[in-house]
Amino acid sequence: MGEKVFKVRRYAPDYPGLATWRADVNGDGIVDTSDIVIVAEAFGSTPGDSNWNLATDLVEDALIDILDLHFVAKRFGKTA
Ligand SMILES: [Ca+2]
Repeated sequence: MGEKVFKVRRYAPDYPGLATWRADVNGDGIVDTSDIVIVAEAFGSTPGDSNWNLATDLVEDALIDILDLHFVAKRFGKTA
């Protein structure tokens, strides 16, 4: 009898469309200055801080920093 082997990815693949969709933090369909501002407002925060915003933790390391800003900036002008 054959044995079925299933490979399960732990994380969704970071295909370009998904990354752009996530970089569009405010969900208005385009990555622009308004998304940068939202990340900037949460800059330096960790979960529990008053300015913490989960949607801006794009690198998913529980800290909003330059890596998250870079994530948005890198996709600036792209439409989701
Ligand atoms: Ca946007």
